[in-house]
Amino acid sequence: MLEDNLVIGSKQSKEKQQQPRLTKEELVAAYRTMLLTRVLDQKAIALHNQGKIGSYTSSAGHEAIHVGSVYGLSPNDYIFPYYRDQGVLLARGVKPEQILNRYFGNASDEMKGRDLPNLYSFKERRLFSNAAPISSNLQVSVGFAIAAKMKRKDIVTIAYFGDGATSSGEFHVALNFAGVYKAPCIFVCENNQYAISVPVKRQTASKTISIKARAYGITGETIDGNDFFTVQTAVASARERASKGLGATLIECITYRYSPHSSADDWKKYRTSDEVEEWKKKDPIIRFKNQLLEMQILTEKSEKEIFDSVQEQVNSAAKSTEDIPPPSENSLITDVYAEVPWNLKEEEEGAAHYE
Ligand SMILES: Cc1ncc(C[n+]2csc(CCOP(=O)(O)OP(=O)(O)O)c2C)c(N)n1
Ligand SMILES: [Mg+2]
Repeated sequence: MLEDNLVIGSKQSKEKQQQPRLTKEELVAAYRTMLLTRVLDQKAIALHNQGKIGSYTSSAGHEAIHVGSVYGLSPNDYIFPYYRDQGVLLARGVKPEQILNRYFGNASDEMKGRDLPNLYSFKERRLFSNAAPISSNLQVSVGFAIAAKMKRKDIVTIAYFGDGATSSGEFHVALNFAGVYKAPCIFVCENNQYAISVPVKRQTASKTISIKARAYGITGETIDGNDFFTVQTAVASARERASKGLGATLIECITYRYSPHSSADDWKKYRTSDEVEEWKKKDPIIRFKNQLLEMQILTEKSEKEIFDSVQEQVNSAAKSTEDIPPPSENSLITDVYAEVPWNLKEEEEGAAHYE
């Protein structure tokens, strides 16, 4: 039965329930990071609306997938994110300032203002750089995982992508390679119901995205992507299987994007406000907050303190990055070769002449 590999919401398998639990401190930190992701996202949307940053792809609604998945990994693992994964970066320890420098494309931006604002690269955090073509990160993550396996390192890779990305050839090539080579990797599909304006039912005739794993001989499951615990345990189990040499897993996380696809999209043309409001009732942050209140890990008072400190952190990060000047003009030539060749030096001198 194809349904065998579907795990929705609370129908977690025994194997998953036996995953080691996170400490109280880790859970509070995870909650804080989910809030930080949302508040930073709201700040980025405001900065875009003020004309201060370029095009922007919001992560609102995806926070449980982002933070829950990173809490299922080991710090050694390598992450291959896509453009909507701000919470993944924050959960891996990237500072809001570093992300804002990226958006402003200023002199402190590690990519010096090159590339789209939502394409990131934080090597020291084991976060691989991503490119604009959707699903182009998948094969790279598989190759990296195979290399790590050949070197006998306990490293698992995790690659993130949307539902739309699963229609690309790269997705199928990556899953096939992962299956054949039993690559220690995890594929996380953030199924937010749309690829820009295309609903998921127009994307695939399959009952789910995760059943595609079966064709490639890897494990696949569909989970509730708005539940932190479900995501964390699914990723931790997949990591354990990968690390034991049992191969790759495709985890389809069901969620919803609240915002337009990007700041250049008008979602009212292809979905209704009622639909958006229905999904907001299943908000991953509110759900996690209520779970932590029930577990007596948070109180209303401590939650308010966390919320205030997150607001303060984001405002101060925006303040400290907003006025950083753009990268110097000569960074256009100094970054290309180890030693600047004569023809580029000539170009630089020529440009200086016109200043
Ligand atoms: C190979 C390729 N084709 C088309 C595009 C244009 N494009 C950018 S984002 C996007 C939709 C992706 O949707 P999905 O994979 O569901 O991710 P989401 O944006 O919903 O998170 C498309 C078609 C692209 N970047 N790369
Ligand atoms: Mg999508």
